[in-house]
Amino acid sequence: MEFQDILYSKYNGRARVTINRPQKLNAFTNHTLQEMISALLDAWTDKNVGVIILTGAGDRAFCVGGDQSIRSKDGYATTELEKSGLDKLENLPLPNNHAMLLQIIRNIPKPVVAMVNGYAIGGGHVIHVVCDLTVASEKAKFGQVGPRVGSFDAGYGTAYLARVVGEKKAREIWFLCQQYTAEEALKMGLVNKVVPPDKLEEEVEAMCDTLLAHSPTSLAALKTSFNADTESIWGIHSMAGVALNLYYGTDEAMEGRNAFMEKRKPDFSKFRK
Ligand code: S0N
Repeated sequence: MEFQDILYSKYNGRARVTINRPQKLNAFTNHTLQEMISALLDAWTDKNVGVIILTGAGDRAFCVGGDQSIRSKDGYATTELEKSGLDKLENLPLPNNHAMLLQIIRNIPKPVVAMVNGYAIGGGHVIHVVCDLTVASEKAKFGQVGPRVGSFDAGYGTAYLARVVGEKKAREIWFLCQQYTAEEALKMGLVNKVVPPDKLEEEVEAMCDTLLAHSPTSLAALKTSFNADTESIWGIHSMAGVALNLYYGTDEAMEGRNAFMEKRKPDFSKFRK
């Protein structure tokens, strides 16, 4: 399989998907999301794969969400990348491709481990939230920025996040748009383990060894049973996707996006109701 925005490899029972846009802090486009989906579907159907690792290239970011440089009132543009047969799906609005990715991470009956090396922000943060396990480098940073950049990712980003860290903390994460250190993330139950940056690979590999030594059917049944309890959140997520696509077309949402790109504070005051 040939990819442009991700690196994909399989070794010793693992499949590894690396978002490879370090120049954009691994922000994603529709094309990136579709490549991630293709790789995960390959891992799902490969009997030799028992565990999946998701990570970001470079040492600055895991993923910082949608690529703001291609966002307009029409939503996120389809990139100029050479089409690779995925073009029809790439024409979906970005939140739909992002939602599809989250659904696959949740439904693939194998553990998915997020290896967070730097920023996990916005839609990139939500990706790690839905992974089964997260191992973070000591210098990783976590947070949501939607209300600052004119966006939101409700459903898995909100209701499921609240299951993970509790209602108050989840509301704080979204409403205040602060960044949290890896240690803070560990304390609130947002990640499973924090290690020095040079031990991150080693720790994730050891975790994969443990997972691969366990019964795959038992793991699959456990994963799907955890999911069953939060399945209704998909309904909220898909409804919020419709609202988000409408919101992107507003002046209010564009003020957030434009302020970020112009490196200034947004002024949302005239949109208060
Ligand atoms: C990541 C942050 C915190 C890094 O801050 P820092 O270290 O101060 O660096 P910067 O100078 O700000 O950034 C370095 C360069 O990287 C570019 N850049 C950063 N983020 C993006 C991005 N998302 N898209 C494109 N470029 C990005 C900067 O512009 C800068 O470039 P240069 O060097 O050329 O000036 C900080 O950058 C930050 O807060 N970024 C904003 C991230 C963001 O807005 N993400 C989207 C957030 N969306 C949501 O929270 C909700 C919506 C959602 O989750 C969703 C749902 C479905 C589908 C998509 C999304 C989605 O994510 O939009």
